[in-house]
Amino acid sequence: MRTLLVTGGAGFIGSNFVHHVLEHSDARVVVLDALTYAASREALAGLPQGRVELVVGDVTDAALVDRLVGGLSGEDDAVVHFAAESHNDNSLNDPSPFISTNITGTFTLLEALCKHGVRFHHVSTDEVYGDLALDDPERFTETTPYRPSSPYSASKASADHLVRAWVRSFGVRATLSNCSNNYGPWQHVEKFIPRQVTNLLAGGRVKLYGSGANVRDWIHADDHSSAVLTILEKGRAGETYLVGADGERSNLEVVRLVLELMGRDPDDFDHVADRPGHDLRYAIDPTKLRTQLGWSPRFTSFEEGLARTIDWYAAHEDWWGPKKAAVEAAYATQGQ
Ligand code: NAD
Ligand code: TDX
Repeated sequence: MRTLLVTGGAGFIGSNFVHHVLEHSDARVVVLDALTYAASREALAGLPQGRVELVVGDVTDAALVDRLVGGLSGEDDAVVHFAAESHNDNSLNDPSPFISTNITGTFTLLEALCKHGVRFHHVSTDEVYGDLALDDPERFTETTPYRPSSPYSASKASADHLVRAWVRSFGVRATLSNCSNNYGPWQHVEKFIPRQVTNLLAGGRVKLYGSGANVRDWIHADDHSSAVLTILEKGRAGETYLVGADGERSNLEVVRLVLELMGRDPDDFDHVADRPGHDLRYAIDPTKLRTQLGWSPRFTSFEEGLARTIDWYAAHEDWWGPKKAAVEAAYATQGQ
């Protein structure tokens, strides 16, 4: 049985990927996760013990990473790297953990991968490409130049560059993926969709940054997971694949849809202070992944996926409830 070392496997997307791997392959999974504020042990609860092991540790801990990667087989096993500081607003307030985890963490993994000759998949974001004009006819492709805007996206861009340098200079067998905005269960309440849904569930109000004209390209986390597993199984070393599900919506449209799906007046929300340096539009052209590797998303209706996500949050207040007050207090200090 092959083993996948999944960094950040207790986070929103990483934990979704662990479930996906257990369901769709016979691999064993070792999760390396520092269990930061963004992690959820609960998201890994109930998984078969013989197939999943959680190692609590930091991806910048070179001795630990060397031991874990050194225990893998260069033939069959792989490292899938989700671990990151992932929230733009946090990176504006304190960039330092973003530099450490996202850049030094990736460097630490690459050194161990190089030494032990293990296959790697690096999970990145469409934000490395900066933003598009609302009327730009072209979407992001694998050849779009890097132009990151925030400390978060700059740290992810740095990590991507490191991976490509280790591929070219040291022959590391790595693939990369850059995905658009994910939604689904277990996403932290600091992020856009869970924040609005839980605001309403908790009796609060929806908070839209600025005018809400900013566009994001939404994909369900299950579809991101299936894309990463597809790339791991069929992708060519050294290649980058963009992951997206043709889900462009303005933030204003999303807010109105959330309100409508929750039985509220779609115009009953607050405009709050905008994010400094706020990227205007992200949009992914996923043609390469679809045509070369035969991947396609399962959630083709954002409305249906969103409705299911709202139901999930309504049923999991025991998980998000204790996190909510601190997140809202921090946003309040920023006028958001
Ligand atoms: P998340 O914040 O929900 O989870 C991150 C996980 O990494 C947490 O479990 C956390 O404990 C762990 N972690 C953080 N620092 C660590 C460290 N130093 N050592 C070990 N573990 C550490 O993030 P997410 O939204 O699930 O994103 C996962 C990955 O996907 C990230 O690399 C992110 O850049 C990328 N991505 C996210 C999105 C999105 O919409 N959320 C879109 C595209 C790409
Ligand atoms: O309360 C809010 N109101 C609001 O209007 C929040 C929290 C956000 N927003 C806006 C900002 C963005 O335009 O909603 C949009 C989405 O915001 P986030 O959920 O913070 O996501 P974003 O900044 O787009 O980044 C996300 O997608 C790419 C993930 O957090 C990243 O990890 C991923 O790389």
